[in-house]
Amino acid sequence: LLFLFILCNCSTLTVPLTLQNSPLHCLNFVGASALTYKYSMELQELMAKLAELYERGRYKPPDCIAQQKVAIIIAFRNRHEHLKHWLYYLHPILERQQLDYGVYIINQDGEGVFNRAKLMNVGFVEALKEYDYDCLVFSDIDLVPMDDRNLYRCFQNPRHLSVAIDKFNFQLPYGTNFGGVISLSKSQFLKINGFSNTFWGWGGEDDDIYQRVIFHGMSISRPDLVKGKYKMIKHVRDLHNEQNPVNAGKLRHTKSTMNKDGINSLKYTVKETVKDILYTWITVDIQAPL
Ligand code: UD2
Ligand code: MN
Repeated sequence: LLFLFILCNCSTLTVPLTLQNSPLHCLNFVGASALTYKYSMELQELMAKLAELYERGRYKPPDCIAQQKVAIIIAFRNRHEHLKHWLYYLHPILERQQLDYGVYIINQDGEGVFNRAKLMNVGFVEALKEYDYDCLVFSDIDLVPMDDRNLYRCFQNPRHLSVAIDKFNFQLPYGTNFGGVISLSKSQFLKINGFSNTFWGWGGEDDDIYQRVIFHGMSISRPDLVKGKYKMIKHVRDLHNEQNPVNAGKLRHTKSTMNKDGINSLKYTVKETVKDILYTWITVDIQAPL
């Protein structure tokens, strides 16, 4: 067994399904990639290929048992082109990472003010109703990793994955940045009571969850700036997600409000759930102000 593990670099991520299972399904990273995506899309083709392995929005490696069960949660409204782009790139990468995973698109119903953080909380609750996930990856729809060694899984501490985005010249924009793509284990997420539900509009919710992590005695883990490279699909600020000037001031109160504002105070109504092959689509009413 040890010998097999040495031969195959999937040992830290998976265990072989059976000892007779030979050859082991090894990780097959390609490392940095140029991302030569064509907007005309080969998505239909890709979907047909992937459909053999995916079932109702979920995938598992066929020959190994993944160590972690990962739910990838994306707050969404009206970014259908970005969704296609994300699916096209991410599924093959996640498959190469041999994850047991499901993708949840949490679509905000109606035209009220957008609330990314509250949608993420909904994703957490809904995903866990479906499967016994032990790791959550929260992602923007417009962020595509350029290096498949950037693992979509959980670590000893909450992790910031999108550390080197092209938009920010492949640098961290500031030291405490925790926006974009992050991962937390189920217990890390519950410890901090999830995201705040009260950040309406653009900005601040990522800094709020950063503070929740720090105030609960944890720190942030990160990949290096090579493995952590990302492309952000170019976009303008969406309608009904204007920068909210109230949000910055709220960050002074994170410590006193975090244990009562979050997963334990979350209220919403699911309007529709659709099981696509490559993702689960959940439309939700989060009582957004107009
Ligand atoms: C930054 C952060 C993001 C979040 C946001 C402030 C990074 C890399 N990203 O992104 O994590 O903290 O600031 O809220 O630091 N969305 C929709 N439809 C909408 C509006 C938003 O789907 O109408 C979703 C979508 O997944 C999008 C995400 O919300 O990627 C963040 O919104 P953004 O892309 O407009 O914000 P951005 O790029 O400034
Ligand atoms: Mn963006």
